[in-house]
Amino acid sequence: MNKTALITGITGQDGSYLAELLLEKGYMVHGIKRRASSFNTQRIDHLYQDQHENHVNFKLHYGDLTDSMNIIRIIQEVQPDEIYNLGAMSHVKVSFDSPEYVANVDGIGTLRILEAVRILGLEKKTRIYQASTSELYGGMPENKNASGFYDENSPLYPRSPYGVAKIYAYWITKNYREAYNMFACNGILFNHESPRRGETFVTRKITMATAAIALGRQECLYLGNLEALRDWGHAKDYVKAMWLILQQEKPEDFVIATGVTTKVRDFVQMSFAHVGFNIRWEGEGVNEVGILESVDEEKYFAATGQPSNLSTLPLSKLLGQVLVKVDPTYFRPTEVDLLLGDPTKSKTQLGWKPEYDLGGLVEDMMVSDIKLMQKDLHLVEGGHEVYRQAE
Ligand code: NDP
Ligand code: GDR
Repeated sequence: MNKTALITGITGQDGSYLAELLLEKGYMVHGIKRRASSFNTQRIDHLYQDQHENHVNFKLHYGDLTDSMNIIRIIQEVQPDEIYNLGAMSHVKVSFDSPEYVANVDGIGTLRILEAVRILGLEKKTRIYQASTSELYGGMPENKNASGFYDENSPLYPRSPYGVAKIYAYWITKNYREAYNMFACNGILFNHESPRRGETFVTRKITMATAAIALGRQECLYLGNLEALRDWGHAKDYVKAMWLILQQEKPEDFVIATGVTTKVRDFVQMSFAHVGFNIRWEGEGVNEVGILESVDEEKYFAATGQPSNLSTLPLSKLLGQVLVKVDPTYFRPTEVDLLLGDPTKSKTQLGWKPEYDLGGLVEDMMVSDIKLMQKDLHLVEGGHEVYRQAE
């Protein structure tokens, strides 16, 4: 018998990759999507199946993590072998604007899943994966291990309403595991990105803007803290770890990370380098700017297919221009300065092996965003205004 999985947050970055992975493995995949006034299923539209066909193995249900009755009803109907609880308001900065909502969805939402499984008597059948996060560590320097990493035993000190809500979810998952012997696990995932990353997270904002600037669709990229350090991996690799965590004999928590940390400023540099742009940094703090110092014309042509002569548009307009500026609007009331995870346990115990390094991740995102921006340019030529800068 094939297994049945239920994914909350299936319309998000991770949900879409996880759904693909589970379908490949022969699962019947159910997902919970929110009702919205416009389409919110772009990331999973390619998986859609007409429910009137035979052998349907992908089904969506309307629902919301704030609605206990809805969660109980869906779990009762689906009788899942595995639940992946990925649904969340996942933007750290936005969580300062909507702290109560975030507590309800990201914190109590997890309790609703766990308690629904218990109410329905599915504790022995249903395994639960909780999307925990490196935000739990808060980047506190004194809490790193002797080698300078955060691992499964590092103390937790969240620095945002998002982190605080997720710490409740982390502990309630552990508690239900211990109290009711449930197979419930936390995957403590460090930042992971992809071409499907939400447009307002820093990596995607950077790759989209780089593509737009290189093609003459945007003048300047405005960012907040360029000094922040993040351990960035590829979402495709990280959903494989989620699955592996639920295939273990015993329920346990795992850190998933690359073990390499990089500054936001260096991610900017790498993205621009993909289109042959060399950025020079000037000034400090809020006055820091990134200026286009030189262009590798061959690289520019290879990446964009655009005329690569410095005397032709859009290159002629860009050389010597300020392409990156700091905007304090994007600073956070409390910041997580540095994240660096130790993946030893997941590599040895799960046998997890990521395929992408940071260079491969940047490449994948840039290739995809250049294509996206080129499509956008065609639409503009046809009289449609499409690209909107991410905030
Ligand atoms: P996304 O923001 O891309 O996706 C979040 C998903 O949650 C979307 O499907 C969204 O639906 C859904 N959602 C939001 N609010 C609710 C709600 N009230 N009820 C039901 N569903 C809701 O996040 P990611 O895919 O990047 O992350 C997946 C999970 O992993 C999240 O829990 C996140 O906090 C966590 N995480 C992510 C990391 C990362 O670097 N990406 C790192 C560590 C943890 P809609 O599409 O309608 O908005
Ligand atoms: P993060 O991701 O907060 O780590 O949470 P994000 O990409 O939003 O920020 C990373 C770092 O970049 C700095 N930064 C900016 N961030 C954004 N979004 N926009 C900017 O303009 C900007 N400029 C600088 C931020 O200050 C921060 O230091 C992500 C989410 O996916 C969470 O759900 C997840 O739990 C954690 O990763 C691990």
